[in-house]
Amino acid sequence: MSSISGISLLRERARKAADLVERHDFIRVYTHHDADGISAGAIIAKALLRAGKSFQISFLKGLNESFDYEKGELLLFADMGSGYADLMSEVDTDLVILDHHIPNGEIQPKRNLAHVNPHLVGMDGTYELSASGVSYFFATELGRNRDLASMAVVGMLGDKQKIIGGNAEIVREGIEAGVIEEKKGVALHSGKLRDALLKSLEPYLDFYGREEELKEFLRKARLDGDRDVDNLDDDEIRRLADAVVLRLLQMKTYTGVFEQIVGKRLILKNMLVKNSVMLTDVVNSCGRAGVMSIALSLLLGDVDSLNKAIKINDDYTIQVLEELKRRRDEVREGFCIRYLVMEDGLSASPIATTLSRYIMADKPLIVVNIKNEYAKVSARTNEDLARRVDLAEVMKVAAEKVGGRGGGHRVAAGANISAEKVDEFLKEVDRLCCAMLA
Ligand SMILES: [Mn+2]
Repeated sequence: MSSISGISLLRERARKAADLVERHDFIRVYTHHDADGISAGAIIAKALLRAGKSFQISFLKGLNESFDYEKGELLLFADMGSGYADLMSEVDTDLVILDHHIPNGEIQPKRNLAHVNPHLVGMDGTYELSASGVSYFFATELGRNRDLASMAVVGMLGDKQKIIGGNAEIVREGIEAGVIEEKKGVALHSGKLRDALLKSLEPYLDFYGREEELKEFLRKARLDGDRDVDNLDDDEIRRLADAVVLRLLQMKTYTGVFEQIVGKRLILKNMLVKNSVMLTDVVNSCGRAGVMSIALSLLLGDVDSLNKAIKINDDYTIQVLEELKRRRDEVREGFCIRYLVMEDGLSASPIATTLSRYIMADKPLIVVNIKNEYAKVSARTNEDLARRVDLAEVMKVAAEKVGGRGGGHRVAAGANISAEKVDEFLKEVDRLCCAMLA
């Protein structure tokens, strides 16, 4: 199915969701605590405010956490719900789901249901539409909300998606509405070039703790580290892009990330942080630090939250850089995977994402974080390997085998298992990955 007809089918479902919202005065919203979920929450909040609706937004890590609602009100889930058909079928009130995770089975609704998900209309929810993108289409059905396209960009980037299909349509509408601008550049934060390169996690350039290499990098590329990233001229941008690509090639980074790092950059003209890469990281860090409301306020234009959010991002970035430096040597080799088992680590997912994309791109990477009797697992690979390996399936099957629960996307999935089952789980994951790669 072409993405054009996919988008119009998605709009029809979004229309149904908007119709349901119009029939209620109060909407209870649950969204995910990551960048995509938070920006979905911001889009929904703005759209509901403009529609004159009362609402309450809460953040969940997932649907294994409990949620509540009162009969008669409208319950809305963003960035979650599709993968829990059983749980959604039990909901005894009107229900809207704005999600992009792979649906697992048919929801048998007790009341009215609007289920908006790219996978249900032949679109790809892994690369071409995120939950904030779905929320954007919902918002544009509810009212004149095209200016919210810039918020949807945060979700696309946060979920490492591509500007294709539904996402490309949103960016196009955002440019048309005057809230997004495309510029040439390298995906780095605003500020001094030296700092931006040193602390960058996406792209991860491995300069942290290697300041001499960074000096040499700048010297060879004939770049001044004191220059502001946002003010580089075309010539400087070209030299920077060449040098970054060379560095990544030497690091054996998965080459598929290059197009996301070098080339087009999106400027979000109606956001407090206009650099889309930086805004995404800031929102993501707030989510990781558990202060989702600061990120939500930032997206909604609250100036007071700006400095707080930047500080949280700075602290978080240093923590991740330190953790990467420390954990890198603890990664072990399986047959077809690499794995890292941490006890009380910072968080499995940023470590897994960075290592699997930039340093250890040739095998799926499984990072396990053990806290008390529970183990949280993050599995990551790149799109190339994901053509053969489906980590969502691997996590689901291996987790269920040891009495846990798992799922997600082909390239990025996760599981929750008990700590004592970690060895057995990893063996099964390795076996499944070998079978898929064979
Ligand atoms: Mn998402």
